Amino acid sequence: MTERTLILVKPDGVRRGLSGEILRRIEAKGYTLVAVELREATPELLSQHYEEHVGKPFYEPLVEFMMEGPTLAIVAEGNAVIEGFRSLAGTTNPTSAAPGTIRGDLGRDWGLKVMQNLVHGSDSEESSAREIGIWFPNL
Ligand code: DAT
Ligand code: MG
Repeated sequence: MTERTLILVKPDGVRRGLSGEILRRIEAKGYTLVAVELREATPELLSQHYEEHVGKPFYEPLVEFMMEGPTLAIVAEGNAVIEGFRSLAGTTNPTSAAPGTIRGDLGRDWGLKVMQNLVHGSDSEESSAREIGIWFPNL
């Protein structure tokens, strides 16, 4: 079951110089990079990407945060990569994410309106197809 997933190094990760470390972990796990591109997110793109969160209390802070600077958009490929990258990333709250994970090793809650947790990873085959279509319509 070779599959693809959409990974984002969010603006906090790019700003903190962690893009290389995050790419290293993806490659070290054995996944293949299919696309890597530094992008500036727009409100339109983010409302599509975060469709399920529109209207939630953290949605506006989330959009503002995602427009603070460039995002590194990545498509990675491999057997069960969707589950595998979610496991590498760790749980949503970076303060309690397990050590050994990207969020657990490199992130924490900074006490802001939205959690800055360094990375996004698609959570299902349906999400990955939808999200890759949004960020990389030519793939
Ligand atoms: P994940 O990125 O682990 O899939 P999600 O899709 O539920 O998490 O939420 C998207 C992002 O929004 C998440 O990475 C951080 C932020 N977020 C989620 N829930 C939050 C909350 N209760 N308070 C603040 N920020 C939150
Ligand atoms: Mg999610």
